[in-house]
Parts: sequence; structure tokens; C-alpha cells
Amino acid sequence: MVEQVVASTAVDDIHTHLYDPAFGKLLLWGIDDLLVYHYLIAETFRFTKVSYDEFWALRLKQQAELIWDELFIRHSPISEACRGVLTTLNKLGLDVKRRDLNSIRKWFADWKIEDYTAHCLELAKVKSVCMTNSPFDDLERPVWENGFVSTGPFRSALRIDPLLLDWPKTGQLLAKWGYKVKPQLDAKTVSEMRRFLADWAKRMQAQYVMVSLPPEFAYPAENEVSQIVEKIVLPHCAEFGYPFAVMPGVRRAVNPRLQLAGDGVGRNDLTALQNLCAMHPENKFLCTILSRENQHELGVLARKFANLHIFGCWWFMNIPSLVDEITRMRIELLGLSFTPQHSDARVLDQLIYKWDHSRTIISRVLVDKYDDLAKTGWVVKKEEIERDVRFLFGGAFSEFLAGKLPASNSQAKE
Ligand code: RAT
Ligand code: ZN
Repeated sequence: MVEQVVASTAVDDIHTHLYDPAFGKLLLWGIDDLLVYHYLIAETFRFTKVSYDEFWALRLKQQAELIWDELFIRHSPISEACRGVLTTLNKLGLDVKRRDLNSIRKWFADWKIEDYTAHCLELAKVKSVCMTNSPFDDLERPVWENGFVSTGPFRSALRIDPLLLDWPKTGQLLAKWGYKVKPQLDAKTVSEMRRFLADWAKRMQAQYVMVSLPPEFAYPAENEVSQIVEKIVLPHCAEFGYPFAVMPGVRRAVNPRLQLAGDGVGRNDLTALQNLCAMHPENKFLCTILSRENQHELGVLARKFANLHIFGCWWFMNIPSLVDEITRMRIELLGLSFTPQHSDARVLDQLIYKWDHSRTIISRVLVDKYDDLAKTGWVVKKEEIERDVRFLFGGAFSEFLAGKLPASNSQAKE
């Protein structure tokens, strides 16, 4: 019964890199984009003799052929990211054992993107998709400036890494766009940066404001990142009621020759997150973290602060052995008060495998937990399982977004 409920309950996917089809070419889909996923590019360079420069000079189709050859033909495709391509193709009804890239390409060529988007959402049982929207992205910004408003399943989150991590360089962009900012964070600059955030959060109707952070992130601290968080981002989020989503643990460009595939991981000192939650009870925080070594501490922190909602097994954590471990631990620490997974899909079709693989593990963990309950004589009813799964698949997140923080939180400041 648990497996059936988990398999059939539609999910809100709260962090992806997908786009509404209205964004045109920004929405990646189909076999070539599936193969040229940066997770697979990194794996290909474990095997290939082709140089980085030669690889980047290839056209998308040629890159896809090289990846297919190295990862699927010359070796069995048993990594999680390889297996994901095959799960996707299999669920789409393609015969993967033929190992025939060209016939797979032909199958995709017949689809129109609007129909295919609906088909993928349906197959993956995803009812909403949160995009990652950056005002600093030159391809995406014009779509918003032309008045795009999301009406369908695609929702928005305002991503602000350059504002925090690359000030004052990003200040030059803000100045070009008419905000009266200076490199120093003086009072006028602070209010103009807040005006910038308010304009974009409104334009995007963002669900939350988000940033990824390096392992060194500290708070409070005498540095620009900490000052921008304290003076600009947190007051902005508190005023408009948005959670601030922090994603610590990424060490960007450890191998820049791999481009997007070249980021790594490092451990964080979670005292920073503890301080954020304790010092800003008027703010809500979402958090997912990249290092396995930080996962337990993060679970414990969520027990301490109702203004912290933890979500997802992010990026290098999204492999079956760790999803099982992390989900089990979170349920044991937090019951149902977290969001176990997001897809982080960059290619539309990945929704199919990311959710299929995650559902299998989430249902295995739930079966064990309900079974432990049954041994006490507490037998869960079908409606209770359905309620719980709905909560894990978006209900807890929506309540966190909409809900008021406990009264003691706001009193703590007074
Ligand atoms: O998982 C990924 O695709 C990464 O490249 C990142 O985009 C990461 O999820 C992020 O949001 O920074
Ligand atoms: Zn992401």
C-alpha cells in the first residue's frame, strides 16, 4: 500500500534548473541534452582520451555521441547518472537494449515541446516545478523584462549568487540597470540593493530567495557576504515573507577545465546556519547541504529551529545509497517535518528518472518506519499514509511557506 501511495502521489518539485517552455531554448530536453548532462561530462573524463579543449569544441550532438560511446557502449552504464538516462528512456517506452542512439533520436524528433512537457510531468507525477531564476543570466533576463508571468506548473525562485558572492563586481551591473549603488555598503547602496531585490522578487513572483554558498561561509562575520546577508537579504525576505534558501557546501570550479561539471564539495561549519536561525527568528530559512558529513548536524539543527525547513538530497548526495541514509536519518530525527527530495533536474526528461529513483527509496524507508510502528500495535490507515506522503511531497513545504512562525520566535527578539 505504501509503495502504491508513494508511486501515485503527485509531487511539488521545489528546486530544479528547468524552465517554462516560454523561455524557449533555455528549456533543455531530449536525448542529446540528457547525455550532455554535466554529471555525465565529469564521468566521461574519467575514461576519454579526448582533451578538454577538443571536447568543448564539439557540437552538442558530437559531445552526446562521445559520452554515449564512453559511458554506455565501452563500459556498462551503472553510475546513478547513467542509469538515470536508461530509466528515463525505458519509462518513455523506448527499447534501451538495442543500444541504438539514432533510433532514439528519431523518436524524440517527433515531439512538440508543449506536448512533451505535459507528457514528462505526467509520467514523473510532478504537479509543480520550481525554476531557478537569475536576473544575472543574459538569456533569461529579457524573458522577464518582456513581462513573462508564470501561470502553469512552473514556479519561480530568485537566485542571487553573484549579488552575495561577487560584490562589488555585480554592483557595476546594478549601476548599469539604474540602481544607485557604490562598492561600499553605505546606507544608500543598501537601500538600492533592497530595491533591486524587491523589483525582481515581484517581477518573478518568487517563492523564495536562494543562494549556494562555499564551505567557508560564516555568519556573522566581518566580510561582504555576511554583511549583505544581514543588511540586505534578510530584511528583504522578512519584509516580503519569503524564506531565504541557503545551499552550503559547494566549492566552485575545483577543475575549471570541466566548466559546469568542475564544481566540488566541502564541509561547512554549521554554526553559521545556527546563528542565522537563532539571531533572525523573524526570518524563515530553507536549507539543503552538499557534504555528507554535514547531514546529521543539519537534521539536529532543524529540531531546534522551527524557522528552518530542510529539503532534498542535493547533487552529489542524490545517489541511492546516500538518499536512503539521509532520508532514514531525517525521518528518525524529524518525523515528517521536512521535504525529502527535489530533483535538481536540468533537462526536462530527467524528472522521470529522478523521481522514479527517489520514490523507490522514500517508499522503502516509509515501509520500514510504518512496520516499526505496526510492531507497537499502531497500524496506519491508508488515508493516513496518503496524508503523510502528500506532506512529504510538497505539503510540508507549502505550510512552511504560508505558515506563521511560532509566537515565541517573534517574542525572542523583543
Ligand atoms: O545539481 C546541479 O545541477 C548543480 O550544478 C547545481 O546547479 C546545483 O544544484 C545548484 O543549484 O547550484
Ligand atoms: Zn540546483
